[in-house]
Amino acid sequence: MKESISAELFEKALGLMPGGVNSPVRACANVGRTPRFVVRAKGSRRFDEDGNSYIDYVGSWGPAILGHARGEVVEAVREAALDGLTFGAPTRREVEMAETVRRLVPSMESSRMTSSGTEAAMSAVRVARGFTGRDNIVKFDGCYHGHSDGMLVRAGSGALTAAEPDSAGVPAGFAKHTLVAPYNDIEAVKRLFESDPDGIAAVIVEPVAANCGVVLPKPGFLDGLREITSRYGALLIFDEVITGFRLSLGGAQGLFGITPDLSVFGKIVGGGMPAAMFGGRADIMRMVAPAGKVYQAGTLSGNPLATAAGLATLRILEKDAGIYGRLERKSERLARGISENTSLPVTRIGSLMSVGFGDDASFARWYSHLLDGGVYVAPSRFEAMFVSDAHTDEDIDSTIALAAGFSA
Ligand code: KE4
Repeated sequence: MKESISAELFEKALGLMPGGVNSPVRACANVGRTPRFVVRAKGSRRFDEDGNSYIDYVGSWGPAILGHARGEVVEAVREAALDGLTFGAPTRREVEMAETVRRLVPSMESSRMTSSGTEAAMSAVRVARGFTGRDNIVKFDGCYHGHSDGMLVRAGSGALTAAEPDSAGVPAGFAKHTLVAPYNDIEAVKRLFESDPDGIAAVIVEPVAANCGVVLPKPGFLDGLREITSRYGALLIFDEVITGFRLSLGGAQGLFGITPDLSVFGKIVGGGMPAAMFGGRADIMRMVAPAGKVYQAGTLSGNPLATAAGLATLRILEKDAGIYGRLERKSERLARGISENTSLPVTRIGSLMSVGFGDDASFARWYSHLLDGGVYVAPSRFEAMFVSDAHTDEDIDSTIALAAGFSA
């Protein structure tokens, strides 16, 4: 595959942007390949500057559940754009968006839009602190909730001590209010609450972890978090930026039948445009300015083009009852095909999956094998694969055939 134009652009980009990219994982540092610069994407495929085309299982990290450039979504954005790009004033679409999300996810009694998942998660944590008057937050090793300071932490040296910064520029004073437990370890969470019964404002969790490969919640883990947080007067926050509207129309909480106090949505809720959302119990959200004392704001929050894309996407997902069945069937076939033909471990739930690798070097070989064969997966073993409604049976078959040629 030719990549000279991508290489030339990347060379230029390196002199203009940190690592040549606007988000680190795109730099393909972990896999030692030149990032392929995309010119367009349509359906299940993306096309790069050198004329190569790929079956795409990244889907922009989750938003493209309908496939890229789905007609109705593009049309909705085009029409909205003709009426103006941004107003910084209330619009009908934002009311429709809040109504639609509450209909699909009943725990979202009251919501606020933001422009990114990071902002939404950061704001949900602030609301939890404001509502409870407590400072500490519990998160889980391997879960990612965006790059706000308090979330860029790793487990402290002692199991029950406060976290340490996991990025330069994060003061220890910010990290110390975040406690970190191993994912799926409900006993560790119990110990954290026993050692800090009145100090924990909330537990924030990806109901299915999808930033350390895909890791499914063990039976009783999420129920246990629900029970423990209620018992100690802390809030349960589901970060559904990836799982929201992906695992079911009601997200992971709809699939698992667990009601968090607050939730965070992103990706699909914006239909591919910059939009995310946090929300939940009305009594908690009444804390958010201007109704309450927890300040939160955003120039482009609820942007007309982003809400148009998000609404168009959610409407299609709500109207087309068969979509989740199609996603399940195709994804099951893909996961089974890869594991049967490579003996690699595949973890899957719905159209979210990951192929397990213990080290970067073996993953890099897998990545290159697929890339050079015309299949695009995330350039990191910690990221997930996403199947869309646009992936065809032929896409799945050729991906399995290509995977079968991989020797670990
Ligand atoms: P954004 O700020 O990137 O919109 O959302 C942050 C976020 C929050 N919560 C979860 C569970 C997430 O997965 C994310 C962002 N996901 C990553 C990929 N795993 C985005 C890709 C990137 O950082 O470039």
